[in-house]
This record gives sequence, structure tokens and C-alpha cells, in this order.
Amino acid sequence: MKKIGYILLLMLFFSNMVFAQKEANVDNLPVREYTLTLKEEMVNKAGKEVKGMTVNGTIPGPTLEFTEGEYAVIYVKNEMSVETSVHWHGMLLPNFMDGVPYLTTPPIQPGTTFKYEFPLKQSGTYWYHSHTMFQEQSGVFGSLLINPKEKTLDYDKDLVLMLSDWTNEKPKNVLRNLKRGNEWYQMKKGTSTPLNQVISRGAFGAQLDFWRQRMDGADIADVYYPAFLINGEESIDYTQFEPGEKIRLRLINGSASSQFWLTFGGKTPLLVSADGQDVVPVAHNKTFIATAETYDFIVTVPQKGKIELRAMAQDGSGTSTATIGQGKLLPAEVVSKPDKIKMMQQMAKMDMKMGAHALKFRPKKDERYEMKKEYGMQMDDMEMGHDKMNMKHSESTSDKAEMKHSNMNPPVDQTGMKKDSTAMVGVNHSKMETKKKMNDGMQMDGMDMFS
Ligand SMILES: [Cu+2]
Repeated sequence: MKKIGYILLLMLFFSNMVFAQKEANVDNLPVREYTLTLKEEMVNKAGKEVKGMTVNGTIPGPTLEFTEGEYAVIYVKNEMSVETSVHWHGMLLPNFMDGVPYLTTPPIQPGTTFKYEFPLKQSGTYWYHSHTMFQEQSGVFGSLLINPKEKTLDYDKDLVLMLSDWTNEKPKNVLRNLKRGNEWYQMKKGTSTPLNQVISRGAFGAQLDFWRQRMDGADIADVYYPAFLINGEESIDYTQFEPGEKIRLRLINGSASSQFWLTFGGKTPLLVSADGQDVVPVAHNKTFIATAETYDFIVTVPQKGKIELRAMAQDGSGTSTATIGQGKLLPAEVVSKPDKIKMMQQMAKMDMKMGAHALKFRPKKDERYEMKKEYGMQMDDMEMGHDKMNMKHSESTSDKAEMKHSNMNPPVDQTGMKKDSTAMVGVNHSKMETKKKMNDGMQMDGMDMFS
């Protein structure tokens, strides 16, 4: 019996080597080929020439368009001085082609070309980006547009809108600065909460509470960006569309660390897809898009005027805009900036005790649970049955737009609350049930994900 086990194991090992690693075009699917050439170049995205990384000479790189059922062959030519990789975000593909260096795929050394190949088993809006160091922040990213075998949605043209954030610093230095744990970036972008303001608004108690727990103050985004971009520009006009044409806007958040509020001028657009998955179409305007997410909206070019699309960074530190059509501007709603001092007061009211785990050096195994009980967030309002949550979850999996976890995550992640506290588990997985409770229990300005 033992022998058979060994033989099976051996077979598994070899089958992995032969099939999983290099799956060729065994079904003779029609091949579509692209070449992406990565270069280090000087670029000016925010008023200063700095070293960036371009894909076929631009940031972002080109849109790679395919049709479901085709076989993608993508050559990645590394003409940079450093190694690289390309990860195909959201794509179903053989593990070896996933493009995570040292884990699934070998890194692409300078001066070499790597051939990615995989069958296209899905349709929708996706994107690609380097998975090496900070190369995505430097510019190595672009979009993937995969048309379905049969068209199911009614629209005339596609327009990919790739959101990103840009820094004139070396991305490595951004991380170094963050690790120092000061408020340098908050001051630079004017989102810090000066103590005199905190005191004058009666929030000093809340501030003390934060300090005691080793937190600076309420915060939403860590990095200062001099520019936020749509298709590489701070503002961009698409005048080529005719009145009456239905345009499928494919929004992708390809930023390194920013999340955006999207608002549209003109008639309310039709949200049709999220993360490459079609959803039941719903008229929807103000939408929160987290890093790496994609949303597709169908808009109709108005008879008179052009639609404005605004993408405001969640902390209100910047906005990029695009317009679709010609003539008078149909402005998009301007989302108000979050009130961070108020947020801090509201958070302090929740009586959470952050950092307790960190205060104790090497806690014993069981102590963790005791500490969680004692120091975890005390939010009775938010406690709810998991059974109920799970049920909700399975009932509405088809409606992805409603269930996106990220809709819930921002208030959790960005405020630094512990996600693993028992009370929050249910919250992460629900929207509808929590919505009311959230609004009652922990309303935070600018952090309301449901409006
Ligand atoms: Cu990714």
C-alpha cells in the first residue's frame, strides 16, 4: 500500500512538471499575440521629470484586448536594468503563468524576454501589473479587456479608464518615510489634524485616547501624491464619441495605495459589472472603488453636453477628471472631504483598545483570547449572528456589486481597527444588515460606504 502511495506521489510530481508548468495551446484555440516592452524612462506626470517605468513607451501600458476562447501569447521584453514580472490580475490561468516572481514564475532578468501564454476562460475588465518591488507605482501596469464570446450587453463602444496615483519620489523612499511613522505626508497634503484644532473642537480626549494606543490620529490614506491620474492624465477629454452612443466605461483602480470616490455628471450611469463579473444592471452614481477593483458602467453620450467623471482620492487630497462627449460640461457631484477630527471622536466613542497586543512582549498562547475579550473593540451595536450573515452571503452571491467586501473594508482598514475581533467578522461579510447598524452605531463622515 505504501508503495502505491509513493508511486502516486511521484506521478503527481511529474504531472505537475509536465502539464501544470507549461500548458501549451493543446486545444488549438485561435492565438492572439502581444508584446510588452518595459523600459526605464524619464516621465513628467506631476510637474517634474522623474524616472518612471513605461510599458511600450507609456504609463499606463496599452490595453490588451482579447475575446473569450482565444489563446493569449504575451511576450514581456525587459529592457530595464532590474528584473521584473507581470501578474495578470483576476485572470484564471495555469499557476506557472501567474507572474508572481519566485513563487509561481521565474523573474524576468534584464535583457531577456518571457513568453506568457494561457487560454482565455473568462470575459470582462481586468488588468496587469508588475509584481516586483515598487514597479507598479513606477508605471508598470495596464488593462486587459476580454470580450465575451457572445455579446449580452447593449452598448456601442468601449472606453477603458485606468485610475492611478503618482509620486515624484522614489517609491522605495515613500515606504522608508512611512516606516518612520511621522505625519510628514499628512502635513504635506494638508490632511493632518493640528493639535490646536483638535483642542478647539473638544476632541483632545479622543486624541489622548489615540496616543495611548500608539495611534497618531484618525487617518484615511498614508501617502502624499502630487497627482491622481486617469489614463495617465490629471484631466482628460474624450470628444470622439457621438451623441446617443452608448459607451461602456471600464474603470480600473490601478493605483498603488489610493482608493477613490467616483461620481458621474449627466444621467445616472448603469453599473453592469464588478471585477470582471457581470452583475444585474443597476442605475448607480456615487461609487467607491478600492485598489485593484474594476467597475463597468454604461453611459449614453448626451445630445447636448459632455459627461464629467470625477475620481476623488478617499482622503480628499486630490481628484482626477475625465469628460465624455462635447459641449457644455455636465458636472459630477463633488464629494465632500472627510472630517478627520470628527472621525477620531467617533472612533474614540467606540471604546476600542488598540495596541494592547503589541504592548505585551510575547503573550502566551491562551492570553491572546483573553486579551481580545478585554481589549477588543466593544461595539455591541455591531455584534450579530454569523448564521444570519452566512445566509445572506449565499443568497446574494449573484449580486456582486452589493456584496463587495471592499465596500465594508475601508472603514475597517483605514481606521486601523483590528479586523480579527470577533465582532467585526460578521461585519466584513455583510452589507445590508450592517448598513443600518453602522449608520446608527459608528457613523463617520466621508467614510459612509453606502451612500
Ligand atoms: Cu494584482
